[in-house]
Amino acid sequence: MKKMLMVVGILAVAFVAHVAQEMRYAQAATLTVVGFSQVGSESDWRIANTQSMRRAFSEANGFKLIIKDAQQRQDRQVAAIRDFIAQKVDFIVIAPVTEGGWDGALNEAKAAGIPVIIVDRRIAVASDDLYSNWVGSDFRREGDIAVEWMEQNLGTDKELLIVHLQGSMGSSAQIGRTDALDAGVDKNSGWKVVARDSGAFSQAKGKEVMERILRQHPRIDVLYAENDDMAIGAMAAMDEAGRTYGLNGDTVIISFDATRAGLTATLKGKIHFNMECNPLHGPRVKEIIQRLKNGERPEKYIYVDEAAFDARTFTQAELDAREY
Ligand code: GZL
Repeated sequence: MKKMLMVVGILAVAFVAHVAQEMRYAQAATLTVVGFSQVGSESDWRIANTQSMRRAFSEANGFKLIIKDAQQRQDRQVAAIRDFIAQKVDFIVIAPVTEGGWDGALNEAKAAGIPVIIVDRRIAVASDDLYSNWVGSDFRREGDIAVEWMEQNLGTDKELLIVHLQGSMGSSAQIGRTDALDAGVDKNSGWKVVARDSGAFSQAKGKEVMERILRQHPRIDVLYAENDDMAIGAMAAMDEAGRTYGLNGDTVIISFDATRAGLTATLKGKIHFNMECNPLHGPRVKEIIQRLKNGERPEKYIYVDEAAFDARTFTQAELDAREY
């Protein structure tokens, strides 16, 4: 009798395990598979962007998300796209490291019938039909707002010696923010860019570049850093060199992204002006994919909302209220 009960128990457990497995298979079969080619993890902005995508494309929301980190190399992004095609994902999302070089991989995705959505930076391709939608920022507008703040608060009729830390060269974030500063320098004859170099949007490289510039330039009126990570690296270099910055220092710091670290420095009066670059693309991309699945055609270009922050008015309460 005992043996009989044991056999029945074992069979019952096996049956339950089998049903659970079948349910998992059935659920997996209904998940929408999204392949996401991410630039890398070079900055706090990028990490917030990845987290936003992970939250949006969770299994609870009906998705299986495959993320591939390209470590800022386009060849690795192209390989990731080809891998997604081989895996027959339902959608491909790309955060492109640079603007050029996407036609081949996107033509292959098109031939495979897989819709492609671009997030964050822009791409330059022979035909915009190679991607269905784009979600991101207007980088030139970000730079224009920063330059307008400089004109209003630093003056247009005086000499300004400007150091310019650029982001990853060829990225639309770098192109837009650089073009805005160039336009400001062309417009205001007293403004001079005395040093310009790329810190690749990273804190380490920003510090390294600023260390060299500090040795060559005893006077720096403005540091125009194209993201917070480079601004924070540059501040570390200025601290080590005994140079002052911020509300009560010799150098005014202009930065972009408005990450938590960047806004903390703004709250402390170290970064004077910070232009937000919103990384929270996950919910917007999820909505686009859900509408595409419903046969709708969402607006092709969707710009995220972005604000500007001035150290003289920014508050702890505002910082506490922010999502990232
Ligand atoms: C901007 C984004 C940039 C951020 C940097 O949308 O592409 O890349 O400004 C990030 O912090 O590395």
